[in-house]
Amino acid sequence: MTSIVQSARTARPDDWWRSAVVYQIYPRSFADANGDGIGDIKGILDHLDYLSMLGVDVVWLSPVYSSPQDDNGYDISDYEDIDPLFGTLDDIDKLIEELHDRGIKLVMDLVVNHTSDEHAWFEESRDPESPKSDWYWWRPAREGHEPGTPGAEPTNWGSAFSGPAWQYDAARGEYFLHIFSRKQPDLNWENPAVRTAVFDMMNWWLERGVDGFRMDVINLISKPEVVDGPETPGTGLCYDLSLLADGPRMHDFLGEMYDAVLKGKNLISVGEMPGTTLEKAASYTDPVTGELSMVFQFEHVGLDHGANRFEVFDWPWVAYKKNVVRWQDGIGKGWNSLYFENHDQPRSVSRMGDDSPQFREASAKTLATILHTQRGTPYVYQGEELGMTNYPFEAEGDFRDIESLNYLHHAMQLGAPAEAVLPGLARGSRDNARTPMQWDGGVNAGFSETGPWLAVNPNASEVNAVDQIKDPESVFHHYRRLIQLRHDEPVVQLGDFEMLLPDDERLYVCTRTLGDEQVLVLANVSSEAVRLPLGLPDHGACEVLLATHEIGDVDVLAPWESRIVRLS
Ligand code: ISL
Ligand code: CA
Repeated sequence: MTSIVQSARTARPDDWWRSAVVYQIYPRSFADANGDGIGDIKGILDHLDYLSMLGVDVVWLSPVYSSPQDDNGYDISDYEDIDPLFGTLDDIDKLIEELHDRGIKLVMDLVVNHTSDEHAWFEESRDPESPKSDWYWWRPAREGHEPGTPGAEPTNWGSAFSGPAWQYDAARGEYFLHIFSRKQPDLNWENPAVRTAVFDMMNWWLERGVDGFRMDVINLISKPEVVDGPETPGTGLCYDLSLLADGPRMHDFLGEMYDAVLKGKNLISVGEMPGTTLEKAASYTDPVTGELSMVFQFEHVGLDHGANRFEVFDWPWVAYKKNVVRWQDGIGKGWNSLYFENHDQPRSVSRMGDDSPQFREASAKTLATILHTQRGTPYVYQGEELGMTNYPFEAEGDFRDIESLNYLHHAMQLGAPAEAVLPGLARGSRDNARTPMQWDGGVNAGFSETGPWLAVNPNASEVNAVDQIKDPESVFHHYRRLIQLRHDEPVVQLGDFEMLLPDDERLYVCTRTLGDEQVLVLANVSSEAVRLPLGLPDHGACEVLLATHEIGDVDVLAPWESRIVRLS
Protein backbone atom coordinates (compact mmCIF):
# COMPACT_ATOMS: atom_id res chain seq x y z
CA MET A 1 0.00 0.00 0.00
CA THR A 2 1.45 3.37 -1.00
CA SER A 3 0.66 6.18 1.38
CA ILE A 4 -0.33 9.65 0.17
CA VAL A 5 2.86 11.13 1.58
CA GLN A 6 4.91 8.72 -0.43
CA SER A 7 3.31 9.28 -3.78
CA ALA A 8 3.75 13.03 -3.31
CA ARG A 9 7.50 12.59 -2.95
CA THR A 10 9.79 14.02 -5.60
CA ALA A 11 13.23 12.88 -6.71
CA ARG A 12 15.98 13.64 -4.24
CA PRO A 13 18.60 16.13 -5.38
CA ASP A 14 20.76 15.21 -2.40
CA ASP A 15 22.47 12.11 -3.72
CA TRP A 16 26.11 13.03 -3.05
CA TRP A 17 26.53 9.54 -1.55
CA ARG A 18 26.51 8.02 -5.06
CA SER A 19 30.18 8.97 -5.41
CA ALA A 20 31.15 8.40 -1.77
CA VAL A 21 33.11 5.70 0.02
CA VAL A 22 32.19 4.83 3.62
CA TYR A 23 34.57 3.57 6.31
CA GLN A 24 33.14 1.54 9.19
CA ILE A 25 34.59 1.87 12.68
CA TYR A 26 33.80 -0.80 15.26
CA PRO A 27 34.85 1.32 18.24
CA ARG A 28 35.57 -1.52 20.66
CA SER A 29 38.32 -2.78 18.33
CA PHE A 30 39.66 0.38 16.68
CA ALA A 31 41.95 2.16 19.17
CA ASP A 32 42.14 2.29 22.96
CA ALA A 33 43.25 5.68 24.29
CA ASN A 34 42.75 5.16 28.04
CA GLY A 35 44.48 1.81 28.39
CA ASP A 36 41.60 -0.39 29.56
CA GLY A 37 41.95 -2.78 26.63
CA ILE A 38 38.77 -1.57 24.91
CA GLY A 39 38.67 0.89 22.02
CA ASP A 40 37.07 4.29 22.66
CA ILE A 41 36.16 7.62 21.03
CA LYS A 42 39.40 9.31 22.06
CA GLY A 43 41.19 6.46 20.31
CA ILE A 44 39.30 7.29 17.13
CA LEU A 45 40.22 10.98 17.53
CA ASP A 46 43.88 9.91 17.56
CA HIS A 47 43.58 8.36 14.10
CA LEU A 48 41.60 10.82 12.01
CA ASP A 49 44.55 11.73 9.81
CA TYR A 50 44.75 8.07 8.86
CA LEU A 51 41.18 8.28 7.54
CA SER A 52 42.00 11.49 5.66
CA MET A 53 44.98 9.81 4.06
CA LEU A 54 42.81 6.90 2.94
CA GLY A 55 40.42 9.45 1.46
CA VAL A 56 37.04 8.21 2.71
CA ASP A 57 34.01 10.50 2.66
CA VAL A 58 31.96 9.07 5.51
CA VAL A 59 32.56 7.25 8.78
CA TRP A 60 29.89 4.84 10.01
CA LEU A 61 30.39 4.39 13.73
CA SER A 62 29.03 1.20 15.30
CA PRO A 63 27.13 1.84 18.58
CA VAL A 64 28.77 3.84 21.36
CA TYR A 65 25.57 4.50 23.35
CA SER A 66 24.93 3.44 26.95
CA SER A 67 24.73 -0.31 26.94
CA PRO A 68 25.16 -3.37 29.14
CA GLN A 69 27.29 -4.68 26.21
CA ASP A 70 25.50 -8.00 25.91
CA ASP A 71 25.89 -7.69 22.11
CA ASN A 72 28.77 -5.19 22.16
CA GLY A 73 26.55 -2.13 22.16
CA TYR A 74 23.78 -3.35 19.84
CA ASP A 75 21.77 -3.57 23.08
CA ILE A 76 21.14 0.06 23.98
CA SER A 77 19.90 1.26 27.36
CA ASP A 78 20.01 5.00 26.56
CA TYR A 79 19.99 6.33 23.00
CA GLU A 80 20.94 9.83 24.06
CA ASP A 81 24.06 9.11 26.06
CA ILE A 82 27.48 7.59 25.47
CA ASP A 83 28.67 4.54 27.37
CA PRO A 84 31.52 5.46 29.75
CA LEU A 85 33.44 2.59 28.17
CA PHE A 86 33.66 4.70 24.99
CA GLY A 87 33.69 8.24 26.41
CA THR A 88 31.23 11.11 26.78
CA LEU A 89 28.87 13.26 24.74
CA ASP A 90 31.66 15.87 24.68
CA ASP A 91 33.90 13.30 23.00
CA ILE A 92 31.30 12.61 20.34
CA ASP A 93 30.81 16.34 19.73
CA LYS A 94 34.54 16.62 19.26
CA LEU A 95 34.50 13.68 16.86
CA ILE A 96 31.76 15.28 14.77
CA GLU A 97 33.68 18.55 14.67
CA GLU A 98 37.06 17.04 13.84
CA LEU A 99 35.63 14.79 11.15
CA HIS A 100 33.80 17.74 9.60
CA ASP A 101 37.01 19.78 9.67
CA ARG A 102 38.50 17.09 7.45
CA GLY A 103 35.48 16.98 5.15
CA ILE A 104 34.34 13.60 6.49
CA LYS A 105 30.73 12.96 7.47
CA LEU A 106 29.56 10.89 10.43
CA VAL A 107 26.87 8.22 10.26
CA MET A 108 25.54 6.85 13.55
CA ASP A 109 24.30 3.32 14.05
CA LEU A 110 20.56 3.35 14.68
CA VAL A 111 19.45 0.25 16.59
CA VAL A 112 15.69 0.57 16.95
CA ASN A 113 14.32 -2.86 16.15
CA HIS A 114 15.10 -3.56 19.79
CA THR A 115 16.48 -1.91 22.91
CA SER A 116 18.37 -3.36 25.84
CA ASP A 117 16.20 -4.97 28.52
CA GLU A 118 17.86 -2.40 30.78
CA HIS A 119 16.39 0.53 28.80
CA ALA A 120 13.92 2.55 30.91
CA TRP A 121 11.24 1.94 28.24
CA PHE A 122 11.45 -1.82 28.74
CA GLU A 123 11.62 -1.63 32.50
CA GLU A 124 8.43 0.42 32.46
CA SER A 125 6.82 -1.89 29.92
CA ARG A 126 7.12 -4.88 32.22
CA ASP A 127 4.30 -3.34 34.28
CA PRO A 128 1.03 -4.15 32.42
CA GLU A 129 -0.57 -1.02 33.95
CA SER A 130 2.10 1.37 32.66
CA PRO A 131 1.55 3.67 29.66
CA LYS A 132 4.40 1.81 27.95
CA SER A 133 2.88 -1.66 28.51
CA ASP A 134 2.43 -2.06 24.75
CA TRP A 135 5.88 -0.77 23.64
CA TYR A 136 7.26 -4.30 23.20
CA TRP A 137 5.91 -7.60 21.86
CA TRP A 138 4.28 -9.10 24.95
CA ARG A 139 2.28 -12.31 24.49
CA PRO A 140 0.72 -14.88 26.86
CA ALA A 141 1.94 -18.48 26.96
CA ARG A 142 0.78 -20.86 24.26
CA GLU A 143 -2.76 -22.03 24.97
CA GLY A 144 -2.95 -24.97 27.34
CA HIS A 145 0.65 -24.52 28.55
CA GLU A 146 1.89 -23.49 31.95
CA PRO A 147 3.71 -20.11 31.51
CA GLY A 148 7.48 -20.45 31.86
CA THR A 149 7.60 -24.20 31.14
CA PRO A 150 9.41 -25.71 28.13
CA GLY A 151 7.37 -25.42 24.94
CA ALA A 152 5.03 -22.77 26.39
CA GLU A 153 6.50 -20.00 24.18
CA PRO A 154 3.79 -18.18 22.19
CA THR A 155 5.28 -19.34 18.85
CA ASN A 156 8.13 -21.58 17.66
CA TRP A 157 10.21 -18.65 16.45
CA GLY A 158 13.95 -19.16 17.00
CA SER A 159 16.33 -16.37 17.99
CA ALA A 160 19.18 -15.35 15.66
CA PHE A 161 21.37 -16.08 18.68
CA SER A 162 20.03 -19.65 19.24
CA GLY A 163 17.12 -20.95 21.32
CA PRO A 164 13.56 -19.59 21.47
CA ALA A 165 12.93 -15.96 20.47
CA TRP A 166 10.57 -15.57 23.45
CA GLN A 167 11.57 -14.99 27.05
CA TYR A 168 9.22 -15.46 29.99
CA ASP A 169 9.00 -12.48 32.33
CA ALA A 170 7.74 -13.63 35.73
CA ALA A 171 6.97 -10.05 36.86
CA ARG A 172 4.52 -9.57 34.02
CA GLY A 173 3.47 -13.22 33.67
CA GLU A 174 3.95 -13.01 29.90
CA TYR A 175 6.59 -13.57 27.24
CA PHE A 176 8.42 -10.88 25.31
CA LEU A 177 9.85 -11.28 21.82
CA HIS A 178 13.60 -11.00 21.27
CA ILE A 179 14.77 -11.85 17.74
CA PHE A 180 18.34 -11.39 19.02
CA SER A 181 19.55 -11.99 22.60
CA ARG A 182 17.15 -12.14 25.53
CA LYS A 183 18.68 -8.84 26.58
CA GLN A 184 17.45 -7.29 23.28
CA PRO A 185 13.62 -7.14 23.44
CA ASP A 186 11.94 -6.11 20.17
CA LEU A 187 10.18 -2.73 20.13
CA ASN A 188 6.56 -2.67 19.02
CA TRP A 189 6.55 -0.34 16.01
CA GLU A 190 2.78 -0.83 15.61
CA ASN A 191 2.45 1.58 18.54
CA PRO A 192 2.63 5.18 17.21
CA ALA A 193 4.17 6.41 20.48
CA VAL A 194 7.18 4.16 19.86
CA ARG A 195 7.65 5.62 16.40
CA THR A 196 7.43 9.20 17.70
CA ALA A 197 9.98 8.46 20.43
CA VAL A 198 12.41 7.00 17.88
CA PHE A 199 11.97 9.87 15.42
CA ASP A 200 12.50 12.44 18.20
CA MET A 201 15.70 10.67 19.19
CA MET A 202 16.93 10.66 15.57
CA ASN A 203 16.27 14.40 15.26
CA TRP A 204 18.14 14.95 18.53
CA TRP A 205 21.21 13.34 16.92
CA LEU A 206 20.81 15.35 13.73
CA GLU A 207 20.77 18.52 15.80
CA ARG A 208 24.05 17.39 17.31
CA GLY A 209 25.45 17.43 13.78
CA VAL A 210 25.51 13.85 12.54
CA ASP A 211 25.02 13.26 8.82
CA GLY A 212 22.91 10.14 8.66
CA PHE A 213 22.10 6.70 10.00
CA ARG A 214 22.98 3.09 9.39
CA MET A 215 19.79 1.34 10.45
CA ASP A 216 20.33 -1.96 12.20
CA VAL A 217 18.05 -4.82 11.01
CA ILE A 218 15.55 -2.18 10.00
CA ASN A 219 13.48 -4.58 7.88
CA LEU A 220 12.50 -6.44 11.05
CA ILE A 221 10.53 -3.52 12.53
CA SER A 222 7.31 -4.58 10.83
CA LYS A 223 6.49 -8.12 12.00
CA PRO A 224 4.38 -10.74 10.28
CA GLU A 225 1.43 -12.35 12.05
CA VAL A 226 2.57 -13.92 15.34
CA VAL A 227 2.02 -17.58 14.41
CA ASP A 228 4.24 -20.68 14.18
CA GLY A 229 6.56 -20.98 11.20
CA PRO A 230 7.92 -24.11 9.47
CA GLU A 231 10.35 -26.01 11.71
CA THR A 232 14.04 -25.84 10.86
CA PRO A 233 14.83 -29.61 10.67
CA GLY A 234 16.11 -31.10 13.90
CA THR A 235 15.76 -27.93 16.00
CA GLY A 236 12.14 -27.85 17.13
CA LEU A 237 12.12 -24.16 16.24
CA CYS A 238 11.70 -21.98 13.15
CA TYR A 239 15.06 -20.28 12.56
CA ASP A 240 14.28 -18.67 9.19
CA LEU A 241 14.85 -14.98 9.88
CA SER A 242 13.63 -14.02 6.40
CA LEU A 243 10.10 -15.08 7.46
CA LEU A 244 10.17 -12.31 10.04
CA ALA A 245 11.61 -9.74 7.63
CA ASP A 246 9.97 -7.06 5.48
CA GLY A 247 6.59 -7.20 7.20
CA PRO A 248 3.48 -5.56 5.73
CA ARG A 249 3.98 -2.11 7.26
CA MET A 250 7.61 -1.49 6.27
CA HIS A 251 6.82 1.27 3.77
CA ASP A 252 4.42 2.94 6.21
CA PHE A 253 7.00 3.01 8.99
CA LEU A 254 9.93 4.07 6.80
CA GLY A 255 7.73 6.61 5.00
CA GLU A 256 6.85 8.19 8.34
CA MET A 257 10.52 8.21 9.32
CA TYR A 258 11.44 9.83 6.02
CA ASP A 259 8.92 12.61 6.54
CA ALA A 260 9.61 13.13 10.25
CA VAL A 261 13.40 12.90 10.14
CA LEU A 262 15.24 12.35 6.89
CA LYS A 263 13.55 14.46 4.21
CA GLY A 264 15.42 17.34 2.57
CA LYS A 265 18.47 17.23 4.86
CA ASN A 266 21.19 15.97 2.52
CA LEU A 267 21.69 12.87 4.67
CA ILE A 268 22.88 9.35 3.94
CA SER A 269 20.64 6.54 5.17
CA VAL A 270 21.40 2.87 4.83
CA GLY A 271 19.08 0.13 5.95
CA GLU A 272 20.61 -3.14 7.06
CA MET A 273 18.18 -5.77 5.77
CA PRO A 274 18.91 -9.44 6.35
CA GLY A 275 16.67 -11.64 4.22
CA THR A 276 15.40 -8.82 2.03
CA THR A 277 14.81 -9.37 -1.68
CA LEU A 278 16.04 -7.53 -4.75
CA GLU A 279 12.54 -6.24 -5.47
CA LYS A 280 12.16 -4.89 -1.93
CA ALA A 281 15.62 -3.34 -1.96
CA ALA A 282 14.81 -1.59 -5.22
CA SER A 283 11.59 -0.21 -3.72
CA TYR A 284 13.25 1.01 -0.49
CA THR A 285 15.87 2.90 -2.52
CA ASP A 286 13.79 4.13 -5.45
CA PRO A 287 14.86 7.78 -5.99
CA VAL A 288 11.25 8.98 -6.11
CA THR A 289 9.20 6.76 -3.82
CA GLY A 290 11.87 5.06 -1.71
CA GLU A 291 12.71 6.08 1.82
CA LEU A 292 16.42 5.23 2.06
CA SER A 293 19.62 6.06 0.19
CA MET A 294 20.67 2.41 0.03
CA VAL A 295 20.40 -0.96 1.76
CA PHE A 296 22.73 -3.69 2.94
CA GLN A 297 21.41 -6.89 1.41
CA PHE A 298 22.68 -10.32 2.48
CA GLU A 299 22.45 -12.60 -0.55
CA HIS A 300 26.14 -12.59 -1.47
CA VAL A 301 27.37 -13.12 2.10
CA GLY A 302 25.19 -16.23 2.37
CA LEU A 303 26.51 -17.92 -0.77
CA ASP A 304 29.15 -19.97 1.07
CA HIS A 305 26.85 -21.02 3.93
CA GLY A 306 25.22 -24.37 4.54
CA ALA A 307 22.49 -24.68 7.19
CA ASN A 308 23.85 -21.58 8.94
CA ARG A 309 26.85 -19.25 9.04
CA PHE A 310 28.93 -21.78 10.96
CA GLU A 311 28.78 -24.26 8.11
CA VAL A 312 31.13 -22.58 5.64
CA PHE A 313 32.10 -23.78 2.14
CA ASP A 314 34.78 -22.52 -0.21
CA TRP A 315 33.84 -19.26 -1.88
CA PRO A 316 31.69 -20.04 -4.96
CA TRP A 317 32.98 -17.53 -7.53
CA VAL A 318 30.59 -18.39 -10.33
CA ALA A 319 27.58 -18.11 -8.03
CA TYR A 320 28.96 -14.84 -6.69
CA LYS A 321 29.35 -13.41 -10.19
CA LYS A 322 25.78 -14.40 -11.02
CA ASN A 323 24.65 -12.65 -7.86
CA VAL A 324 26.57 -9.49 -8.74
CA VAL A 325 24.86 -9.37 -12.12
CA ARG A 326 21.47 -9.93 -10.52
CA TRP A 327 21.92 -6.99 -8.16
CA GLN A 328 23.80 -4.64 -10.47
CA ASP A 329 21.03 -4.94 -13.07
CA GLY A 330 18.05 -5.56 -10.85
CA ILE A 331 18.36 -2.65 -8.45
CA GLY A 332 17.31 -0.47 -11.40
CA LYS A 333 16.98 3.17 -10.42
CA GLY A 334 17.60 2.23 -6.78
CA TRP A 335 21.04 2.03 -5.20
CA ASN A 336 23.33 -0.69 -3.83
CA SER A 337 25.68 -0.74 -0.87
CA LEU A 338 28.82 -2.65 -1.78
CA TYR A 339 30.48 -4.67 0.97
CA PHE A 340 32.44 -7.82 1.68
CA GLU A 341 33.19 -7.08 5.31
CA ASN A 342 31.69 -5.54 8.41
CA HIS A 343 31.72 -6.39 12.11
CA ASP A 344 29.46 -9.41 11.46
CA GLN A 345 31.43 -11.03 8.62
CA PRO A 346 34.67 -13.00 8.61
CA ARG A 347 37.63 -11.34 6.88
CA SER A 348 37.26 -11.38 3.09
CA VAL A 349 40.87 -12.21 2.33
CA SER A 350 40.51 -15.44 4.34
CA ARG A 351 37.02 -16.18 3.05
CA MET A 352 37.23 -15.29 -0.64
CA GLY A 353 40.93 -14.72 -1.28
CA ASP A 354 44.10 -16.59 -0.34
CA ASP A 355 45.49 -15.52 3.03
CA SER A 356 48.74 -17.50 2.73
CA PRO A 357 51.80 -15.23 3.01
CA GLN A 358 52.45 -15.65 -0.73
CA PHE A 359 49.09 -14.32 -1.94
CA ARG A 360 47.58 -12.38 0.93
CA GLU A 361 48.44 -8.96 -0.42
CA ALA A 362 47.59 -9.65 -4.05
CA SER A 363 44.29 -11.28 -3.18
CA ALA A 364 43.32 -8.50 -0.76
CA LYS A 365 43.98 -5.94 -3.51
CA THR A 366 42.10 -7.88 -6.15
CA LEU A 367 39.06 -8.35 -3.91
CA ALA A 368 39.10 -4.59 -3.42
CA THR A 369 39.35 -4.03 -7.18
CA ILE A 370 36.31 -6.25 -7.70
CA LEU A 371 34.15 -4.55 -5.08
CA HIS A 372 35.20 -0.97 -5.76
CA THR A 373 34.51 -1.13 -9.47
CA GLN A 374 30.87 -2.11 -9.01
CA ARG A 375 28.01 0.38 -9.20
CA GLY A 376 26.92 1.43 -5.72
CA THR A 377 28.50 2.89 -2.58
CA PRO A 378 31.53 0.91 -1.34
CA TYR A 379 32.06 0.26 2.37
CA VAL A 380 35.50 -0.40 3.85
CA TYR A 381 35.52 -2.13 7.24
CA GLN A 382 38.42 -1.21 9.55
CA GLY A 383 41.46 -3.36 8.73
CA GLU A 384 40.04 -4.49 5.38
CA GLU A 385 42.22 -1.78 3.82
CA LEU A 386 45.25 -3.59 5.31
CA GLY A 387 44.17 -7.06 4.22
CA MET A 388 43.64 -8.19 7.83
CA THR A 389 42.86 -11.90 8.06
CA ASN A 390 40.74 -14.27 10.13
CA TYR A 391 42.11 -15.21 13.55
CA PRO A 392 43.35 -18.76 14.25
CA PHE A 393 40.64 -19.51 16.84
CA GLU A 394 40.99 -22.88 18.55
CA ALA A 395 39.26 -23.11 21.92
CA GLU A 396 35.99 -21.88 23.37
CA GLY A 397 37.91 -19.42 25.54
CA ASP A 398 39.23 -17.65 22.42
CA PHE A 399 35.75 -16.36 21.51
CA ARG A 400 33.82 -13.39 22.90
CA ASP A 401 30.83 -13.00 20.59
CA ILE A 402 27.43 -13.89 22.05
CA GLU A 403 26.28 -15.34 18.72
CA SER A 404 29.24 -17.77 18.58
CA LEU A 405 29.13 -18.72 22.26
CA ASN A 406 25.36 -19.24 22.33
CA TYR A 407 25.60 -21.37 19.20
CA LEU A 408 28.32 -23.53 20.72
CA HIS A 409 26.50 -23.98 24.03
CA HIS A 410 23.22 -24.74 22.30
CA ALA A 411 24.85 -27.35 20.03
CA MET A 412 26.51 -28.95 23.06
CA GLN A 413 23.18 -29.08 24.91
CA LEU A 414 21.79 -30.95 21.91
CA GLY A 415 24.65 -33.47 22.29
CA ALA A 416 27.35 -32.26 19.88
CA PRO A 417 30.94 -32.47 21.18
CA ALA A 418 32.72 -29.10 21.25
CA GLU A 419 35.45 -30.41 18.89
CA ALA A 420 32.80 -30.93 16.22
CA VAL A 421 31.51 -27.36 16.47
CA LEU A 422 34.70 -25.34 16.99
CA PRO A 423 36.15 -25.54 13.43
CA GLY A 424 32.95 -24.07 11.93
CA LEU A 425 32.88 -21.46 14.67
CA ALA A 426 36.46 -20.48 13.84
CA ARG A 427 35.61 -19.92 10.19
CA GLY A 428 32.24 -18.23 10.59
CA SER A 429 32.53 -16.30 13.85
CA ARG A 430 31.96 -12.57 13.88
CA ASP A 431 34.95 -12.35 16.21
CA ASN A 432 37.16 -12.73 13.10
CA ALA A 433 36.24 -9.16 12.23
CA ARG A 434 36.54 -7.89 15.77
CA THR A 435 40.17 -8.57 16.65
CA PRO A 436 41.99 -5.30 17.39
CA MET A 437 42.98 -3.01 14.53
CA GLN A 438 46.63 -3.62 13.63
CA TRP A 439 48.24 -0.20 13.81
CA ASP A 440 51.86 -1.33 14.12
CA GLY A 441 54.06 -4.37 14.75
CA GLY A 442 54.64 -3.55 18.43
CA VAL A 443 52.95 -4.54 21.69
CA ASN A 444 49.23 -5.25 21.22
CA ALA A 445 49.62 -4.05 17.60
CA GLY A 446 49.55 -0.44 18.82
CA PHE A 447 45.86 -0.87 19.67
CA SER A 448 46.24 -0.60 23.44
CA GLU A 449 48.82 -0.47 26.22
CA THR A 450 46.92 -3.25 27.97
CA GLY A 451 45.94 -6.76 26.98
CA PRO A 452 42.90 -6.19 24.73
CA TRP A 453 39.37 -7.59 25.25
CA LEU A 454 39.86 -9.93 22.25
CA ALA A 455 43.27 -11.23 21.23
CA VAL A 456 45.35 -9.49 18.57
CA ASN A 457 45.94 -11.54 15.44
CA PRO A 458 49.44 -13.08 15.65
CA ASN A 459 50.23 -11.75 12.15
CA ALA A 460 50.27 -8.10 13.31
CA SER A 461 54.02 -7.82 12.80
CA GLU A 462 53.53 -8.56 9.07
CA VAL A 463 50.14 -6.88 8.59
CA ASN A 464 49.89 -3.39 10.03
CA ALA A 465 49.14 0.20 9.12
CA VAL A 466 52.52 1.77 9.88
CA ASP A 467 54.38 -0.54 7.49
CA GLN A 468 51.77 -0.22 4.77
CA ILE A 469 51.66 3.56 4.82
CA LYS A 470 55.42 3.53 4.10
CA ASP A 471 55.09 1.05 1.22
CA PRO A 472 53.54 2.58 -1.93
CA GLU A 473 52.67 -0.92 -3.20
CA SER A 474 50.74 -1.92 -0.07
CA VAL A 475 47.11 -3.01 0.21
CA PHE A 476 46.44 0.31 1.97
CA HIS A 477 47.64 2.38 -0.98
CA HIS A 478 45.69 0.19 -3.38
CA TYR A 479 42.53 1.05 -1.42
CA ARG A 480 43.53 4.72 -1.40
CA ARG A 481 43.85 4.66 -5.19
CA LEU A 482 40.53 2.87 -5.64
CA ILE A 483 38.80 5.50 -3.50
CA GLN A 484 40.46 8.22 -5.56
CA LEU A 485 39.32 6.49 -8.75
CA ARG A 486 35.71 6.48 -7.54
CA HIS A 487 35.92 10.19 -6.81
CA ASP A 488 37.50 11.02 -10.16
CA GLU A 489 35.65 8.78 -12.61
CA PRO A 490 31.91 9.17 -13.23
CA VAL A 491 32.03 5.88 -15.16
CA VAL A 492 33.06 4.09 -11.94
CA GLN A 493 30.33 5.83 -9.95
CA LEU A 494 27.44 5.50 -12.33
CA GLY A 495 28.37 3.42 -15.38
CA ASP A 496 26.30 0.44 -16.51
CA PHE A 497 27.71 -2.90 -15.46
CA GLU A 498 28.33 -5.86 -17.74
CA MET A 499 29.86 -9.17 -16.63
CA LEU A 500 31.99 -10.98 -19.21
CA LEU A 501 32.91 -14.68 -18.94
CA PRO A 502 30.15 -15.32 -16.34
CA ASP A 503 30.91 -19.05 -16.11
CA ASP A 504 34.68 -18.79 -15.70
CA GLU A 505 35.73 -19.97 -12.23
CA ARG A 506 39.10 -18.27 -12.22
CA LEU A 507 38.49 -14.97 -13.99
CA TYR A 508 36.26 -12.07 -12.97
CA VAL A 509 35.94 -9.71 -15.94
CA CYS A 510 33.50 -6.85 -16.35
CA THR A 511 33.01 -3.54 -18.10
CA ARG A 512 31.47 -0.30 -16.88
CA THR A 513 30.05 2.07 -19.46
CA LEU A 514 28.83 5.64 -19.23
CA GLY A 515 28.21 7.44 -22.54
CA ASP A 516 31.50 7.26 -24.45
CA GLU A 517 33.47 6.24 -21.37
CA GLN A 518 34.26 2.59 -20.81
CA VAL A 519 36.51 0.74 -18.41
CA LEU A 520 37.43 -2.93 -18.34
CA VAL A 521 38.19 -4.80 -15.12
CA LEU A 522 40.30 -7.96 -15.40
CA ALA A 523 40.85 -10.06 -12.30
CA ASN A 524 42.34 -13.45 -11.59
CA VAL A 525 40.54 -14.90 -8.57
CA SER A 526 42.72 -17.98 -8.32
CA SER A 527 46.18 -18.78 -6.99
CA GLU A 528 47.46 -19.90 -10.42
CA ALA A 529 48.41 -17.83 -13.46
CA VAL A 530 45.61 -17.67 -16.03
CA ARG A 531 45.82 -16.88 -19.76
CA LEU A 532 42.98 -14.61 -20.88
CA PRO A 533 40.71 -16.21 -23.49
CA LEU A 534 40.31 -14.77 -26.97
CA GLY A 535 37.36 -12.52 -27.62
CA LEU A 536 37.75 -9.99 -24.80
CA PRO A 537 37.78 -6.28 -25.72
CA ASP A 538 41.17 -5.23 -27.06
CA HIS A 539 43.02 -3.76 -24.10
CA GLY A 540 46.73 -4.28 -24.75
CA ALA A 541 47.45 -0.66 -25.70
CA CYS A 542 44.96 0.98 -23.34
CA GLU A 543 45.63 3.29 -20.41
CA VAL A 544 45.97 1.32 -17.18
CA LEU A 545 44.07 3.11 -14.41
CA LEU A 546 45.12 0.77 -11.62
CA ALA A 547 46.94 -2.55 -11.48
CA THR A 548 48.12 -4.91 -8.76
CA HIS A 549 51.22 -6.13 -10.66
CA GLU A 550 53.80 -4.91 -13.18
CA ILE A 551 52.28 -5.99 -16.44
CA GLY A 552 54.44 -8.48 -18.34
CA ASP A 553 52.42 -10.45 -20.87
CA VAL A 554 49.16 -8.47 -21.34
CA ASP A 555 47.28 -11.70 -22.00
CA VAL A 556 48.30 -13.48 -18.81
CA LEU A 557 47.17 -12.65 -15.29
CA ALA A 558 49.45 -13.73 -12.45
CA PRO A 559 47.80 -15.35 -9.39
CA TRP A 560 45.35 -12.79 -7.94
CA GLU A 561 46.44 -10.11 -10.41
CA SER A 562 43.88 -7.47 -11.40
CA ARG A 563 43.84 -4.45 -13.70
CA ILE A 564 41.47 -1.64 -14.44
CA VAL A 565 41.96 -0.21 -17.93
CA ARG A 566 40.27 2.58 -19.85
CA LEU A 567 38.92 1.20 -23.12
CA SER A 568 37.74 4.43 -24.67
O1 ISL B 1 25.10 -11.83 10.25
C1 ISL B 1 24.15 -12.36 10.80
C2 ISL B 1 23.41 -13.52 10.21
O2 ISL B 1 23.86 -14.73 10.85
C3 ISL B 1 23.80 -12.03 12.17
O3 ISL B 1 24.92 -12.38 12.92
C4 ISL B 1 23.52 -10.57 12.47
O4 ISL B 1 23.05 -10.56 13.75
C5 ISL B 1 22.54 -9.90 11.55
O5 ISL B 1 23.24 -9.67 10.39
C6 ISL B 1 22.02 -8.57 12.10
O6 ISL B 1 23.08 -7.75 12.46
C7 ISL B 1 22.86 -6.58 13.18
O7 ISL B 1 21.97 -6.71 14.28
C8 ISL B 1 22.38 -7.52 15.37
C9 ISL B 1 23.81 -7.27 15.81
O8 ISL B 1 24.22 -8.32 16.62
C10 ISL B 1 24.75 -7.14 14.64
O9 ISL B 1 26.05 -6.84 15.08
C11 ISL B 1 24.19 -6.09 13.75
O10 ISL B 1 25.04 -5.74 12.68
C12 ISL B 1 21.42 -7.23 16.50
O11 ISL B 1 21.42 -5.86 16.77
CA1 CA C 1 39.45 2.32 26.34
